[in-house]
Amino acid sequence: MLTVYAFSTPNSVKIPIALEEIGLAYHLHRVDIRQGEQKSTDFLALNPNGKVPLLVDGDLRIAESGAILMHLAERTGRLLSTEPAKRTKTIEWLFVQLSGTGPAFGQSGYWQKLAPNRNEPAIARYQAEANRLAVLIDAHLGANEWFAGDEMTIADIAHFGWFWRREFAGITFDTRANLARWYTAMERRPAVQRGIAATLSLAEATNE
Ligand SMILES: N[C@@H](CCC(=O)N[C@@H](CS)C(=O)NCC(=O)O)C(=O)O
Repeated sequence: MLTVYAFSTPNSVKIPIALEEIGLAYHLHRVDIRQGEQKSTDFLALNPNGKVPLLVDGDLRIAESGAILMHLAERTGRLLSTEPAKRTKTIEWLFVQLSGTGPAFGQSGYWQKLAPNRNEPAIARYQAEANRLAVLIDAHLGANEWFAGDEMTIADIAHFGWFWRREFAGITFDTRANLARWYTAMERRPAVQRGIAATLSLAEATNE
């Protein structure tokens, strides 16, 4: 049995979605980051980086949502093409999400909504970067059905997490029809709906 340590967050939701798409059974273990549980001694023993998500697969503990997505894809032969060009494009867009969209959206949301003091240069910097990436992605999805071409892959699942939480980052689909089209296609998938429902339940549930 796979165990996913997660909370109701944009990086966490990627993993239940991928597992539901693949059809692997898993147990979700709640780590309430509102209570600081990601920095508890027990959790740090599993992931010294103190962040969710974390996947435990037998003796293997894997942190970082991108590494987890790649592990699941390679373990099952799903959601990542073995055809070299498609595989490379998938990894390229996966890295855009991990190093670009994720940090920019997270910082944009933090400075707009959570920071104790209003810092206009920080807000402007991260909002501009989040918007720039949304424009880039909208154009990309105007020419491609999915991030890596004609198949839904782990690059789509990675991006879904933060577009699912786009309001926090101050991003809209108002003038971004291609992004809206892609998001709706993702959201309509039954496996994506099951992954979202499982993730949202973490905000209410308690561990048994
Ligand atoms: N690069 C990491 C980011 C993980 C991350 O920032 N997780 C957030 C929740 S989405 C978290 O654990 N925040 C609590 C903290 O940083 O203390 C990934 O993609 O998994």
